[in-house]
Amino acid sequence: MARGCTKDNCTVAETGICIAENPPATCSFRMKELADDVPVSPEPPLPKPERNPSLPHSRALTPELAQDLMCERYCTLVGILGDPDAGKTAALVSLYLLASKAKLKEFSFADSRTLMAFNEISQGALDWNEDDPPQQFTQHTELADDRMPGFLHLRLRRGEEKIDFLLPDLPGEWSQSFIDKNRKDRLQFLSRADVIWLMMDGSQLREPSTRQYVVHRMQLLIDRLRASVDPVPPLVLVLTRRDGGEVQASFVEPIIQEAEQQNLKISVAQIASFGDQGKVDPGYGIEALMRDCRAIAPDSTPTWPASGSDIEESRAMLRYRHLEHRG
Ligand SMILES: Nc1nc2c(ncn2[C@@H]2O[C@H](COP(=O)(O)OP(=O)(O)OP(=O)(O)O)[C@@H](O)[C@H]2O)c(=O)[nH]1
Ligand SMILES: [Mg+2]
Repeated sequence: MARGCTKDNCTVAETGICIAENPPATCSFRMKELADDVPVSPEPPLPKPERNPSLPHSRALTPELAQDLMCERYCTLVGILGDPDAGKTAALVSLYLLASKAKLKEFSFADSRTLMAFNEISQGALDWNEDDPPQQFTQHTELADDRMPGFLHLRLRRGEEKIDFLLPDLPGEWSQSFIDKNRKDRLQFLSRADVIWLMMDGSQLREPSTRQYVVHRMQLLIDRLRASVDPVPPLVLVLTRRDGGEVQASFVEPIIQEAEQQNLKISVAQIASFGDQGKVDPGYGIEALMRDCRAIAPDSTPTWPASGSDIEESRAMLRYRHLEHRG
């Protein structure tokens, strides 16, 4: 007889399985033993509540959790690429600060499943002292698992509509190894993105000594996307550090031409995630970026989309799953 039960050969105390196939909490054989053997804490009358999903990668959503969310509701997935220091994380921090401080005009903050991750990357910007701004508002991005992306989630409300954005915060090295070594295994998700932001440090474009080099790198990145991602979603060339000055359109013209030659749709946006150089307000251009990256969603995502419909073909969950398997 096992401790915890009066019935011969019952191992309920070790295995939790009642030999008489009774629920352990109510089995009369066991209750008798428990009554003789106080104090023993009784089985909880209710099952444990489900825990929130854990966020193992710097508290961002894993691809699986992001996929679960996409199955629940329509999400706008943004691909974000660019060299180290381009300003990728800073743009996300700026968006989060604008949303959390109710500084967006058309949008308001509705929810986020990755608040801890947003807080983590925003810490430098939240702590800074106006008289002595830091050299770096954000840290270089490193992922706990360098093989898979982490996604930040932000739900914004615009009028009656709620829009869920999924935004990956990737290290710049991922874009470098994509350009230099064609390493694309970690960037599979780009095929199902609604839009890809190609982030460039605007100060390197303004500076004649670095301009040609960074333009050439961006052309290579566009070529890689054309060769590896099918279909390539609309591209937005996002020029950061607008607070240090404007980038002339002619400086990025070779990049636009490269994309157009490859039959890709591209537009240009200039943003200032922070405003420490004072020429424009912090957050300049971020709201327009969000407004433009919103794909036109169907009122409801059909479970089994009819073929031949552009919107459904580009956004249906089926496509998401299909690509997941293909990868
Ligand atoms: N003034 C100003 N500084 C910026 C802006 N964007 C980025 N920075 C500065 O540039 C630094 C690097 O920007 P990040 O956003 O961390 O760069 P990243 O592209 O995420 O770089 P990795 O994570 O290394 O790939 C930030 O800490 C800021 O100090 C901007 O719009 N204005
Ligand atoms: Mg970063």
